[in-house]
Amino acid sequence: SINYEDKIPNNVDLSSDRRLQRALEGWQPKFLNWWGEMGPALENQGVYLRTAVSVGREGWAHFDHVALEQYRWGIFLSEPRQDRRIAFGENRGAPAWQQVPGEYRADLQRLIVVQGDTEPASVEQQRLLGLTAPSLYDLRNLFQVNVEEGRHLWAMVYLLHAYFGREGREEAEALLFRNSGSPDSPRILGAFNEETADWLAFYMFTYFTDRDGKYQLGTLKESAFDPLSRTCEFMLKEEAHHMFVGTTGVDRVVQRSADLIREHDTMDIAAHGGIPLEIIQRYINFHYSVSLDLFGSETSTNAANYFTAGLKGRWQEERRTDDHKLTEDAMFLDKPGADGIWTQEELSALLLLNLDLRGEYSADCQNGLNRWNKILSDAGIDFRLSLPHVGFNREVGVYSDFHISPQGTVLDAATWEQCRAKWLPTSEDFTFVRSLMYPVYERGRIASWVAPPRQGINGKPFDYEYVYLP
Ligand code: BYC
Ligand code: FE
Ligand code: FE
Ligand code: FE
Repeated sequence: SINYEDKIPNNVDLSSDRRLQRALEGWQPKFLNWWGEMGPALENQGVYLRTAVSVGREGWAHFDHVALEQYRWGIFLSEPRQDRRIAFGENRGAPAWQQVPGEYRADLQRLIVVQGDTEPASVEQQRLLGLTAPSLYDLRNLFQVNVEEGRHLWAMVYLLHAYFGREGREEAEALLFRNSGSPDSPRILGAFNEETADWLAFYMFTYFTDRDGKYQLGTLKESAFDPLSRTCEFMLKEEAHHMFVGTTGVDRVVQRSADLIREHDTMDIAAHGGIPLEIIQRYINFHYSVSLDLFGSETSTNAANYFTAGLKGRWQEERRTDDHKLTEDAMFLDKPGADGIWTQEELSALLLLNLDLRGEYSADCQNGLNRWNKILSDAGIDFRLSLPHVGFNREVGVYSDFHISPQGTVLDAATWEQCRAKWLPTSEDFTFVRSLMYPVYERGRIASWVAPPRQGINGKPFDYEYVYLP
C-alpha cells in the first residue's frame, strides 16, 4: 500500500496532486542537504534498517542493509477510519475535519511546527554518537532512530505543505534552518537544545524524551484534524522502537554496573570501567526533569483552548469515561505555599490538561525505574534508583520559581545550589562517562560499561554485522 515508485515514497496518492508533489520534491534536496550536514557523522556503507512497506497492523517493516543517505524517507499515514467523529471538546460528535478550519489555522500550524521542530533537533543532538558506539548493534539502533526522526520531520512537512499554503512552505524551510543549540536560531523547546554528549545520555534521552514524544503524539492522534491524527498514529508505531532502545539501553547499563559491583565487591566501579549508580541517578534526575518541561506549564490556557477546539485531546481520550468536554470538572494542582508547605489548589480541569498528560507520562516513566531496581535487587544490591519529585529542577511551569529537592522539599536558593552536584550530573561525571566512550565496531564485541542485549534485531544474533563500515 506504499508507493515506492515515486521519488517520494507515500501512501497519500501524491502523484495525483502535481503542485504538492513538485513542492515536496523541491524540499527533498534541502532535506538531504541538511541530513548530510547535520545528520550522523560516521561514514558507513550500509545499515540493517527497517523501512515501512505498509501501514497496517501486521508486518509493516522490511529489514535490509541500506546506506543511510539512500534511506527512502516518505509520507506514511495510517488508514483512514470511516466516518471518524470528533471525540472531545465543543465540536464533539461532528465529523472529523479533512481540511483546516480557518479559525484554527494558526493554532494547528503552531502545534505542527513545534512537533516538527523536535524531530530534526534530535538527529542534530545525536550527530556524533556514531563515533563512539559501544557495539554494532547499538550503532544500528542509533541510525534506525535517526532515520525515523528524519521521517517524522517529513510527516510534519507534508502536513505543512499540503494544508498550510505559503506559510506552511516557509515553516517547512525554517525547520531545516533552526539548529539544536544554535545561539542565533535554536530549536523551539528547551530539551532539544541540550547536548546528547554520550551514550548514557542517548539511552536516557530515548527513554525520557522520546517518551514525551509518545504522549504528545498520543494527544495529537486524537485531533479533529484527521490528516494530523492519521500521521501521528503511524509515527507512534515507529516511536515504540525508540523507547525500546532507551528502556533496554538503561537496563544494560544498570546490569553491567550491577555485575561489576558484585564482581569487585564495591560500589566504586569507576576504576573497573563501569558507571557508578550515583551517576546513573543524576542522569535520570536531569533527563526526567528536562523532559517534564516539555509538557508546558501545568496551568495552560493554550492547552484548554486546544482541547475545547478539538485540536489536541487527552491521552487515550476515547477510553475516558467523563463527558469529554470538561467544562464542569475540577482537578487539583500541588503547589508549595509561602511557608514551603505543599498545598493543593483546585482548578478547572481544562486549565490543567498539561498536568493531566504529564501525570500519565510520569506513571509510565516509573515502569522503567521498577525494571532497573529489579535488576539491582536480583543482584542483591541495596541501592535503588528513583524518579525525582516533579518540582525538581524545573524551568517551565508553576515550580520554576521554587527550588525543590528530588524528595520534594522546598529549599532556599543557596541550599539548593550547595546540593546541585549531588543531584545533577557534574562536569566530572560528564568527563568520566565520556572517558568510557570508545567505538567498538568488531562484530559481537561490546564496550566495558554496558551489558550486551538479550536479543538481536529482527531475529538476528547480537554478533550480526548490523553496520558495514568502510
Ligand atoms: N521550551 O501554555 P504553555 C518528540 C512555551 S517530543 C520552550 O505553558 P502549552 C520527540 C509555549 O510554546 C514531543 N518553550 O504551554 C522526542 C508557549 O509559547 P507561546 C514534541 C516552551 O502551549 C524525542 C508558552 O511557553 N511535541 O516528538 O500548553 C525525539 C506558554 O506555554 C516550553 C509537542 O510538543 C518549553 N519546554 O504547551 C524526537 C507537541 N514549554 O505560544 C522527537 C506540540 C512551553 O506563548 N506542542 N513553552 O509563544 C504542544 O502541544 C505545546 O506547544 C507544548 C507547550 C506542550 C510544547
Ligand atoms: Fe530485501
Ligand atoms: Fe519522532
Ligand atoms: Fe522518537
